[in-house]
Amino acid sequence: MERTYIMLKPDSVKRRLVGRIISRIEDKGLNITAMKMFKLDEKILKEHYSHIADQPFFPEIVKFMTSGPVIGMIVEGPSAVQQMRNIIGATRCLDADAGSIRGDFAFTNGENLIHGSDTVENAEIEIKRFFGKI
Ligand code: DAT
Ligand code: MG
Repeated sequence: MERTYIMLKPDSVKRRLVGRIISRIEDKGLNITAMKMFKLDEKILKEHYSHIADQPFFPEIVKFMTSGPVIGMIVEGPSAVQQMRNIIGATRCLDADAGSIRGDFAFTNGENLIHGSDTVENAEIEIKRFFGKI
């Protein structure tokens, strides 16, 4: 069964949207098979976001992503990676369709509530990064 790494960002927790976001994942028919709340540090963010670590907005991302706890999850189901990307919505808040999590709840490009792996290969790398062998 395909699995993906999902992470509810600090704004999801601060805005008390965790329950509603998790409901959307469950409503879709996907299974949450692991979940934990923890805090990120700059070192792991430089790994996780290595593709944007040289962008001018990266320090803001670090500040935001370390501003409070996140909730990491493993989500499983057929085509879990793409199914989750679809319900999350586009990265840019103005491009995220209404009905998607970001389209309905996010109003900036940085604070966009939720991370979902972009490929099956990256999903396995991210699951290992945040959950170890599981
Ligand atoms: P995604 O989270 O949709 O996979 P990404 O991997 O390209 O997007 O970027 C990771 C995060 O970095 C993204 O969720 C929010 C932030 N980000 C990306 N582009 C940004 C931008 N132009 N301005 C501010 N934050 C940005
Ligand atoms: Mg990404």
